[in-house]
This record gives sequence, structure tokens and C-alpha cells, in this order.
Amino acid sequence: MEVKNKIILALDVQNMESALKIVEDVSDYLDTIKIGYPLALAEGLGSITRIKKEFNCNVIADFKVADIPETNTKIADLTFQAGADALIVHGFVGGDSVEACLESAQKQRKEVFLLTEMSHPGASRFLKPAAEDIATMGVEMGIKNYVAPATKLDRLRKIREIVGDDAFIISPGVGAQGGSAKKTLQFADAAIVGRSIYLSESPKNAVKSIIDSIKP
Ligand code: NUP
Repeated sequence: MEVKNKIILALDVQNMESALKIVEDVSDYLDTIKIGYPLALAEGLGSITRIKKEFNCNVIADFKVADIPETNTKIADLTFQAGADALIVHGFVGGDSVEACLESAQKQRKEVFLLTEMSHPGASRFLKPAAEDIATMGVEMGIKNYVAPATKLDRLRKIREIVGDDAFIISPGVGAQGGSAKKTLQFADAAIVGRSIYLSESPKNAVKSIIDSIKP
């Protein structure tokens, strides 16, 4: 996936009107939007369809899919049918559950992002010990896209080492969670930024200043 300016907007607002306003405001600078539960549960899967249609942007559905394979297939099919280009899937549930999402993606020519370790402090207890194994599983399964944390650069670097330079890593935790875009992009291909953009009085200016901050 090509991500303009290496920044992905996490659009975690809870109504369509503000979602559309924010995307419109940043659309000269960003072309990749991550939509997760806050917007999809508030406004339905149609929020993905509408944003994709109105802005012709890449949409990554962040549903952190983590169920048995049969249920994962249904979730993935519905999400891709709604227009999402990619789906974020948890790795800790195991290869069969991830494979179900990959098969759904392949049928519809879409992509899967494998979530390895998470960015919040609580992830250190259960996910950290498993994260390297999850990344290794992803490599064995031929997965190209990964999610790894911007708040833990040593962990992000380790996951990059495992998945290799050809893999595509997107990294949440920049801004509100304390991560730096510039440092993150030493190891990741794109940074995911939510609150620092959508809570700003001017989302466009917030994006511009992040873009400035990552210039060499
Ligand atoms: O490990 C993760 N951490 C994380 O913050 C995996 C994620 N998918 N996210 C998501 O990234 C989170 O749900 C939110 O949508 C976004 C970060 O938003 P913010 O902290 O920049 O507001």
C-alpha cells in the first residue's frame, strides 16, 4: 500500500459529519484513513463505504479481528464488501484464524495487516512475550503488512528485524500516546496518528506540522 506523506489518520470520531469534515480538511496531505470501532459502531459499516467513495482514499479497517476462523471469515468478508482496502487482524489467535482473513482478502484482492505487539502499557504482560513469535508466524504465512508500536521503538525495531525490510509496517502511538513520527519512521513505513490530528482545532495544520517534523 502506498501511503501519502507516510501518515495514516486514525479517524476515531463517532459521527459521520465530523468524520467527513476532518477527512476533507486533510485530504490534500493524506490519502490513507484508518477506521475502527468508534466510527463503525456509531455509524455502521456504511461509514467505510462513504469515506472510500467520497475521497477515493485507502481505507484500513481496524477491527483487530480475533475470533475462530469461521467467524473471522464472516467479519473479513463483510468488511471488504463494505469497501475497506485492508483489515487489521490479531495474530495471537493463531495461524488458522489469520489464514481465514487472508483467504477472504485474497478473494477480494484486498490486504491484511497482522497486529504483533500493541502500543499501550498493558500490552507488555501478554502480547510482548508473544509478539516476536506472532511476527515470525506472519513471515511463515507470507504476510507482507504488519502493525507494531511507535511507543516502544526497541520492540518496533525488533519486529522490523523479524519481518524484514521488504515488509510494510504501520505504527500507531505517535502524538497522543507519546511516540515521535520521525523516530518511528526510522523503522516503520507509515505512522498512524489519531487524536493529535482529529482533536486539533485545525487538523490540516496538525498534519502539516507532523509532515514538517519528519523532513530530514
Ligand atoms: O497497538 C495499537 N495501538 C493503537 O493505538 C494498535 C492500534 N490499532 N492502535 C490504534 O491506533 C488505536 O485504536 C487508535 O485508533 C490509533 C491511535 O490513535 P491515537 O492514540 O493517535 O489517538
